[in-house]
Amino acid sequence: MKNIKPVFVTQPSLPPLEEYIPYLEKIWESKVLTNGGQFHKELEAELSKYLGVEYVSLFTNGTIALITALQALDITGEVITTPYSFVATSNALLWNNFTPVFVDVDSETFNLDPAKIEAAITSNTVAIMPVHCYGNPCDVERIQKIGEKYNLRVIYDAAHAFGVKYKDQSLLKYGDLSVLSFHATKVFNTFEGGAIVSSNYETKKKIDNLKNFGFINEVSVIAAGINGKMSELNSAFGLLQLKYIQEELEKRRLVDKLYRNFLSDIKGISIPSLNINATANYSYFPILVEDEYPISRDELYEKLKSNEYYARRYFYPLISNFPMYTNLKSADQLNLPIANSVADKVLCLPIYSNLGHDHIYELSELIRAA
Ligand code: T4K
Repeated sequence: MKNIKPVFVTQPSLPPLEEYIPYLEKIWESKVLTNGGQFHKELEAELSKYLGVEYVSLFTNGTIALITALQALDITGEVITTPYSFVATSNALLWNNFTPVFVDVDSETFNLDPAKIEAAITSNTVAIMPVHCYGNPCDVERIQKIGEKYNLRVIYDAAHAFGVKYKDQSLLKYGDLSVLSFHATKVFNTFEGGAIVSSNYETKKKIDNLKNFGFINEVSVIAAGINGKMSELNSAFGLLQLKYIQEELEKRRLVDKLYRNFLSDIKGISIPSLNINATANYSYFPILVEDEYPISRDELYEKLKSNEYYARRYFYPLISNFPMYTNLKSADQLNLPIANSVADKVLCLPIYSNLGHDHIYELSELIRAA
């Protein structure tokens, strides 16, 4: 492990370059670069197997996958969602002309609070779009019950939740659809990429048509589809990445464990616990800088930065506080006290498989010595 600085919040894992070359040679030979080629087919099959889900539709990135997943529902109206996420979550709703309705999060999981979801349902509500924030499972059982009770569709933004199992099953099995991101900053990356996980063949077909301009065959277009196809370069890279995913997760687990050991007794720093019913993927390492800590969250952020540790304030500002969302009634800070409070305290520390243990120690000592 190399102790090189600066240290960013994440660093993509890359397989040995020479192992990618044979894939490139095949692409050069076949001249099939995109449009559902052999590597695309193989990656969809391998991912369904690895993740333990029925169907995977690959996409060019997670945002286009989210937009397409919402489009596949053929509904309009209000969608209940979380303000505590990356802005792509709500932007995908606006791209489909849905009205986002922000609901507050739970103080332990930072995910949508089911009781508050139920209170926010109106006759215009058509769906719920929760996020498994940091890969931590939402309260999927209660959300499922709410969805059934009010006849709402449930689409999970599972951008952070690659490979997470809940009660021994893939977390991605919950809801009507789950959407993954394979961006460079994610646990499993294909440079850029994403996927929609669905549970029946008809839905997968519909999604696959939508990501291919809406074509159902060579001569017929049935929807205003988009170009969301993953290329053969990215698909081949994904196949190679999958070979290393267990190693990746194991190294991340160790980083998480070391942080917990070093930071757990620091007054004013709290570390959210992992869900005991789930297997984590250690995609992020959030801490909360509480009032008892000697300096503010932003002062700590700057202090780490001046020591070349680039922690990030994911997710500050809240989506609901971005100027383009503040006009929504549900964006009112009084409606979202917990999300606002967590966004003001959170700091995501660097976590990635090759993060040097000396760095973890030094960074922890900087936090201790505030
Ligand atoms: N839903 C949720 C809940 C999401 O979190 C995201 C994406 C999406 C949907 C949408 O999925 P995609 O359309 O992106 O597939 C990053 C990512 O760009 C974004 O994918 C991610 N969430 C978000 C949480 O974080 P930034 O602006 O913070 O990234 P950036 O470029 O500052 O990268 C962070 C650090 O990572 C850099 O300081 C250095 C390192 N890095 C980054 C890149 C891109 C590298 O070492 N190599 C790289 O290639 O948004």
